[in-house]
Order: sequence, then structure tokens, then C-alpha cells
Amino acid sequence: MNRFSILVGDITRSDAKAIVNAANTSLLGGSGVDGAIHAAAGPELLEECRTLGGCETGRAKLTRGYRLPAEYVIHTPGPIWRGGNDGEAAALASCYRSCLELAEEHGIETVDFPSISTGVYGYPMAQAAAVALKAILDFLRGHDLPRQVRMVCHTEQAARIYRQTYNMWYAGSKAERL
Ligand code: AR6
Repeated sequence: MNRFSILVGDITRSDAKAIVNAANTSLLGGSGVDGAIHAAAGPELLEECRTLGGCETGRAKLTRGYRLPAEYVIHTPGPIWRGGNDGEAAALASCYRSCLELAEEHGIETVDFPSISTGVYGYPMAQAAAVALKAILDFLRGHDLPRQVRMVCHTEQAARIYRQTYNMWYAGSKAERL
């Protein structure tokens, strides 16, 4: 089985041990994938989130998954796109790394990510894909856990951009595919 893959789907239906939520710093829910995760998990998720005291952009916090198939949710507030010169790429990379570190700390073997910041927060998809893929693949090369990571794109168009970015990257490098 590949350690990393890109697929199209609804992350609330994911069978990974942990799914990532593209949250905001309040961790108290919102629209987009955040709204879908809270709706599917049930009100207990919001109750637990209320105890967490929010989360800084680029960091991550873990909760249980309640009525979701996933056992855990890793909440991470992505950066709001402000044109690209406001530290957005570093903050976005930090989101992916923080989620993976948290998964490793908790012995979580399988993690599914949505495309953080590319909805309400306006991060251009191709640029976000380059940052996300580099952060995930760099982390996996240096760590045994998580054993498997998937990018769950909400649309075929988003998945195409992620796959193109992934293929371009390997075409220009000697690195072995994960
Ligand atoms: N499964 C997988 N991906 C999804 C799903 C889903 N069910 N639903 C949406 N996406 P967004 P952000 C994709 O807006 O940009 C919230 O209000 C979507 O197509 O959910 O990080 C939070 O509370 C897009 O590519 O998150 C924050 O306030 C990606 O998920 C703010 O939005 C992210 O879109 C965060 O904005």
C-alpha cells in the first residue's frame, strides 16, 4: 500500500483513524469542511472543542471523533490568504506538520487531510497543493508514523491539481515515490 495518496471524497466519511479539520482559531465550528465535520460528529464534538481554549494558526489540537467513523479529529486553523507575502506558506506548512506530529505522538497510523485554507480562507489551490505535498512528504520521510496519509479532495478538479503538482515534483527530482 502506498504511504501517501490523493483521492476525491467527503472526509466526514473517511475510515482513517484521524481526520483533519480545517478549523478557525476559535475551534468552535464554521462552514465548509468544519461545518460538515461538526454536523456529522454531533454536538459532543463542539462540547469538547469548547474546553480547548482555541488554537493558534499553524498549530493543531486533537479531539475524539464521536459519531464520525474516524476515532479522532485533529483541528488546525489554516492561514487566511492575504496575497502570499504575509507568511501564508510557512503557516500552512506548519498546519500539516503540527497535525502529523500530533498523530505520531498519539500513535495514530492513518490520517486523512482536507485541502486546508483553500475554501473560505482563499488560498490558491495550486500553491496550497505545493506547500501541502512538500510538508507531508518531508515529514513521512523522517518518521515511521503515521503509516498512511491521504489527501481527500472535495472535487475532481482539486484532486487533479494535487496530482499534477505531485507528478511534476517527482519528474524533477530523484526522490523515490512514497
Ligand atoms: N470533505 C473534504 N473536503 C471538503 C469538504 C468535505 N466534506 N467540504 C469542503 N471541503 P474550507 P478553509 C474542501 O472553506 O479554507 C470554516 O468556516 C473545500 O472544497 O472548509 O481552511 C472554518 O471554521 C476546500 O478545498 O476551509 C474557518 O473559519 C477545503 O475543504 C474557515 O472556514 C477547505 O475549505 C476555514 O477555511
